[in-house]
Amino acid sequence: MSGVRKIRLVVLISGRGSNLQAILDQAASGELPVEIAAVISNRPGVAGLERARQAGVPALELDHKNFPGRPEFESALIELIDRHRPDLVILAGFMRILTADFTGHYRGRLLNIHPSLLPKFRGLHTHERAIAAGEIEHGASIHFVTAELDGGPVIVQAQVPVWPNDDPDTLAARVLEREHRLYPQAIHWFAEGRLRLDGERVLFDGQPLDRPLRLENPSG
Ligand code: NHR
Ligand code: GAR
Repeated sequence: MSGVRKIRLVVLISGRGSNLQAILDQAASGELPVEIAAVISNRPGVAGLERARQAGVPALELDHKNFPGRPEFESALIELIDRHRPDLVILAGFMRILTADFTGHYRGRLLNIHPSLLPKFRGLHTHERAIAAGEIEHGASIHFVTAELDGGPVIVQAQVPVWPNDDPDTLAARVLEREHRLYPQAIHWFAEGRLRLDGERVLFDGQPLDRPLRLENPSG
């Protein structure tokens, strides 16, 4: 990773923070050229905040319940984020819908990880819905965040099989393992300057993607 300048990263979470942990670990080992400037949770006291503290990263709480509405919460959130001068902001299990003002402010430097093979299963409870739909393949996607919920252009996906005896928990665990490699890969590309949002398209090395990239399968 020599030769690539570190980018400043702000991570937004709402809970457990296992994706955050994967990123903290790769940043600490030098694999990922990022400086994690801050971790911010809209839910107080969650496990992800403790993970940040353990790694020596500022762990901040901004409880949305202390604000009268989304616009007020979001202006405070923007102010808090921008104090840390991020090059990139990522949602890692962040569970609040964001308004167009927020997504517009960070356009082209805001990523989300979503636990489905978008455009399938936008929104919540994706594992349950994939099983109910009889899918034989499921996975996770990294996308640029736009105003349209889980509708921004997809950068890269990881696939897993769905087995006949899966329940939402077994399937979620299989997807999560892949998520922990997927987010670092996308962040790495962004840090290297290989990813751009151009209108509604992703440019990878300057070329528009006509379909999402695929994370290599470790077993394949
Ligand atoms: N906001 C915009 N504008 N665009 C996206 O693509 C977004 C976003 C905000 C969050 C993450 C997303 C996911 O990956 C995300 C993508 C929360 C909800 C939700 O319904 C839906 C999708 C996502 C995150 N949240 C409820 C709400 O009223 C609260 C649910 C809860 O607190 O448990 O905000 O799936
Ligand atoms: C992850 O599976 C992520 O894809 C999903 O929540 C989990 C967070 O886990 N995100 C969403 O569902 C967004 N609505 P983590 O806190 O351990 O990283």
